[in-house]
This record gives sequence, structure tokens and C-alpha cells, in this order.
Amino acid sequence: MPNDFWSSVHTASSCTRTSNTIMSQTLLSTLALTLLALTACGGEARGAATVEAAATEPKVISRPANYSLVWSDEFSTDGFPDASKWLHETGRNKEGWYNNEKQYYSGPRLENAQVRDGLLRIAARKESRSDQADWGGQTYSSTRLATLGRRDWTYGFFDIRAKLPCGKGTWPAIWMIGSRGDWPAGGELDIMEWVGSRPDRVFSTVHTTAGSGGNGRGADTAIADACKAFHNYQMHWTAKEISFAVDGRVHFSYLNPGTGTAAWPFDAPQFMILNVAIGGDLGGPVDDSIFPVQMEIDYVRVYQKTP
Ligand SMILES: [Ca+2]
Repeated sequence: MPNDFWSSVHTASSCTRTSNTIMSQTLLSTLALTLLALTACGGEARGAATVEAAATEPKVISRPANYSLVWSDEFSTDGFPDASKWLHETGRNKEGWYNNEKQYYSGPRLENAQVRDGLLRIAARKESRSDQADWGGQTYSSTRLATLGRRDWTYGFFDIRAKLPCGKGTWPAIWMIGSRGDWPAGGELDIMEWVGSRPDRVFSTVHTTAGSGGNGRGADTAIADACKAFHNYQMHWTAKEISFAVDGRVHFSYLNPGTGTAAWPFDAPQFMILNVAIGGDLGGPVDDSIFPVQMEIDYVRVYQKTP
């Protein structure tokens, strides 16, 4: 997998859109390797750090008092996701999404993404959209939304309140990719990763040139009811440090080592992605009895330091 992965990244160097799709392969590869590492080693550094954090007083973060809201979607207007804020990413449907993922990502379609009663609902369904020109043989449908081309941010406090889809084979994510340059030079910030086969853990990971793919830096935390209750998935990103939290409790912080952009490409803008993948090397075997399933998002709020 690493050889294919690196050659894919290399060939994507001329196109931002292509780079974005490559990003998902990277994400998938990374998560697979991360899970493998956690499974194989159990007590390696990340696991140990998480245990330590849980056993002692956790670091707590909240929106700094001198920050103000600069962008949000409260999902208060029923219907399609707001097209001025969200792009439906579909570019990899025909050839198939990475890492053996099994979903087809629909364009605007209420069955796969709709706002209702104050919530954005990204729904994965067991169905073949064989009537679509870009259908690639998938047997599930879902949605991947991005603020690509709409809005991106450098630094800030990001607060996303969401409830994840239960069931084996689900793989929801809330994450960000650098708007400029290629991966991993542009960096990637995975605010929340979760798989239905390990429903008690939430993962956060940082990818840079210095540490990407299987060498991404991150940690997980225990959240027992992530698919049954709403939680706030948060990231506080400054010029010095990026901290990831659930409901204010930090489970991972990535410090700027001050050695340049290879390890810290995070002085440049990133855009946000919300998606529900199905199956694949990390999502694992899919329980077909679970569908339809949905990730519900109450709001996405971005705060930045008040000038
Ligand atoms: Ca709402």
C-alpha cells in the first residue's frame, strides 16, 4: 500500500482537485495503519498517551473569550445543504474511492444529504445508483461535502456538534485539507474519525510532509456513545499548537516545532470536509442490516481571534 500511495501522491502534484481526492486515499491508508498499529502494539506511544490523559486531569479547551464567530452553518433551512457553503465531492465515483471503500458519493440529492429540523443529515444507503453516468459499480450511496472553493481558514476554534452513524462498516469523518499546494505539503487535520467496528474510540490525526500516511501524528479517545448521542468535536488551531478535543476534553495536541513548513504547513488556509464512507480497509465488513444510517450534524461553527 505505501508504494502505491506515494506514487499516487506524486502524480497528483499538478492539480488541486486531484490532490484532494488523493487525500482520501492518504487518510484511509493512515487510518488503516494507525488502527493496525494500535491493534498490534496496544501500548505504543499513542495508546499510552491516551491512557495517561484519561487517568489524570485532562486538558480542557473552550472557545477563547477574544474569539468571535466568523463562519457557521446552523442547518436551520430545510432542504439541500447550502450550496454557497458546501460542495458535493463526486470526482472519484467512476473509478471508485480509495482503499476499497464501497460508497458512491451522490451530488445534491435529499436521500443522501438533507437539512431537516435543524440538522444536516448525511445518509448512507444500500442501493446501486446505476442510473448515474459516473456510477462505478458501488452498492451503497452516501455524501461527501466540502467547503472547497467556498471558504477556508487559517487558525481558529472549530466546533462541530454531531452524532455518528451506528453500525459495522460505517466510517464518518470531520476533517480539513490544505487549500494550497499538494498533499502532504498542504497538511491535513483530522478533527474526528470513527469506525463502526470500533465504536468506543474517536481518532484525531495530523498529516504533514514530515509525518504523513502511516506516520501521521495523532491519538484517540474513549467516547462510549458517539453514535447514540451528540458530542462536540473541536479543534483549537493557533500558530503554536493544534489541540483536538471532544466536549472540551483534549485528547491530542500537535505543537509547532518551529522547523519550517515540512512539519508545520499550518500557517496557510484549510477547508473542511464532512463525509460518511462505507466499508473499505478501515471501515471493514459491512452489516447490510443497518441501512439507512446517517451522521447528524447540528452545527459547524468557526471562531477566530477578533482583530
Ligand atoms: Ca442546528
